[in-house]
Amino acid sequence: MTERSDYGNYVKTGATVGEVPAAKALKYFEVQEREEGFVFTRELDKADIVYGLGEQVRGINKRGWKYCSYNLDDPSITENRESLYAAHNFLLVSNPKLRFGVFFDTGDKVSFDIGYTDADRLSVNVRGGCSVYIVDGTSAREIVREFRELIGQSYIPPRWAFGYGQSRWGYKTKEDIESVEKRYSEEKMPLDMIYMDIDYMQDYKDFTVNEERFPDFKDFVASMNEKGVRLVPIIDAGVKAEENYSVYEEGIRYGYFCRSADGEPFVAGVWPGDSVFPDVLNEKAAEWFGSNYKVLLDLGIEGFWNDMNEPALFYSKESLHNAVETVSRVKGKNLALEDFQAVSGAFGSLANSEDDYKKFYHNVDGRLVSHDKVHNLFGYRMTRAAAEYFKEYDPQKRYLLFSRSSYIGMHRYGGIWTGDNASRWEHLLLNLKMMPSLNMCGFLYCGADLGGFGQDTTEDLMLRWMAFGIFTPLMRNHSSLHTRNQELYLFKAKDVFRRFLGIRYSLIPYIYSEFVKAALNNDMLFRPLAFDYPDDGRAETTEDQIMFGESLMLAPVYEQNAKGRYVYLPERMKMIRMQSYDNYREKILEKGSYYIEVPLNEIVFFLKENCVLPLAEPAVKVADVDFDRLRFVQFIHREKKYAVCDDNGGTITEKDFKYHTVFPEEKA
Ligand code: MIG
Repeated sequence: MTERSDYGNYVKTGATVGEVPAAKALKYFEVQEREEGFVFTRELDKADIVYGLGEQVRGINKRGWKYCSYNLDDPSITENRESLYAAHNFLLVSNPKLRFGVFFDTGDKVSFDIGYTDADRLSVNVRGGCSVYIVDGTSAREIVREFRELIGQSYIPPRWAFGYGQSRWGYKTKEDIESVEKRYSEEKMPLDMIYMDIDYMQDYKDFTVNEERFPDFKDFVASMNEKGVRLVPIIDAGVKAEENYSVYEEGIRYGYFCRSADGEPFVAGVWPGDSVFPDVLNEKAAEWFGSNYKVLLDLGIEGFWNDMNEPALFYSKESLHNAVETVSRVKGKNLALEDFQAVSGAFGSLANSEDDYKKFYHNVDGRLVSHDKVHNLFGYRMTRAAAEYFKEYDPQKRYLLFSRSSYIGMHRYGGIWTGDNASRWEHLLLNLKMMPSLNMCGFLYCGADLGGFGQDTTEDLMLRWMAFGIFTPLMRNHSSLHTRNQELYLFKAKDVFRRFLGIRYSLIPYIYSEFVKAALNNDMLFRPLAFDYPDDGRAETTEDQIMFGESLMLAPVYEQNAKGRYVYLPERMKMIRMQSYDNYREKILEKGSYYIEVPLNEIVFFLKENCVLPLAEPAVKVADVDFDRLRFVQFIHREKKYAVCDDNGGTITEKDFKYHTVFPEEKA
């Protein structure tokens, strides 16, 4: 059961599908109207766990901190932060006596104080107006299903998107990319895509290709495709403001860029220098922006990642001018400490300033709306614009598409990567904790930059991260300019990496089938343990293990130099200790807590009782994974049916599932 209550005025977000009639009164919360907006408060029971918020810092249980939905590009992801790149305003409050979900729907800023100011109080501050949806249900999983039904079916990427992808900010030429492909193939390491970062563009101009560094791009795309590798280019939100650049000129001609108060296009600095921003909240402008992807689609491209779409602003013309003024005022002067601070602050505070977000406007159905009121929708609408164009371009085909910034609703159009993490052990753990929270909010096709984006990775971190990353739907190794290279063939342990990748490809029938089932049934692929074992107090507080699909529990190692880790088994399970597709050991363990040794060259996971796990024979391309020839790892006592999704692309129906019957092995 879902109920809706409306507060004040706000711009419709497009988060939900279908209609929920408005209820008379809001359940579970006290509401106060303030000048700025509305505050929703509720006492928290000592037993309450508060799940949700999708892409956010800290734990699976969000209690004990304050969070803010105001999409932000800030590459220092630490637990004292309040905003990341996304606004996923869904909470699930849960104790054994009462469980409900709540969704605060607005593109404006929302702050969540979840037992921070007062340990026993939840308070949600909404700037402007919103709709509040209350979702009731008997179990956490059912509440999520209800909520997901409200927001509509999750995006399903093409099957090849479940392969492994190599990325790095710093591949500058065709040769750079060719050599990555060559090394992977020489090493017989699986690889399905290579990502292209901003250097493929001409002067960072969207929908252009630098012809010197990437001559005959169409042929290049085709030759990579022949080798079984797809090129996946980045698209940035900011469009270079430059005469004779057709995207800029067209957008100006039609009036499709966001405007300042004076009616002129709003200009801010991003990668290409002075840039303008497509008004993706305007239907026509969004349609036009999406149609620009055609340039690359015509060249054979089948996947994209949308970046910088919070949107990130390095500076606005005006703020830069002011900063320069501040500095020039002290020129030649003896700087007192305050002056010095003013000068260094003048530049330090330029990026992504809220003042700038108030200085430009969208044209929403003929009404001018200040950007800060719909800030959280920008990445969503940019990505939706692309997806809707793809549908027009080829209605039969599924494209790969994911975005850095997002809002609930975008999950119907694309996936997300979780932004600029770093090569730090804590970010491996954060990757694990985010997955179920993202799934609650509809985002199934997700992943983090494996190995870490910023800073220098280490071989052991890469190994441990891969040991988890082989389970995430989006499996991409990405790193930043000026950090240690982390292509897997560079490491001494490359044989181990090859086997890990091999295990990923063997798991693809399972990962893909479970993914599609989760999408079609509004279910979660990754779940907190408590969702599967609601009466188990220990499971409730276990946050470094998660359930994965119908059959598995994951408990990766996330500490350096650890030889293993403690694992809690909420019921009897079969431990699988795997080095490769045909080299693994099984052991049945009773419910309880164990110290499990995990050498760096092994992947350890757990199979639930009465479950099976299909494994395909090793392959180095997703297209070569044979979904018919499956071997089943099993922990069953009577025969069990397992449904494998084996479709031909396009829309998936019940007919695309093949049922395999697995019989219990004879006991020796
Ligand atoms: O300001 O395109 O999160 O993945 O490599 C940095 C360069 C812009 C941020 C993305 C990152 C990407 C980088 N981008």
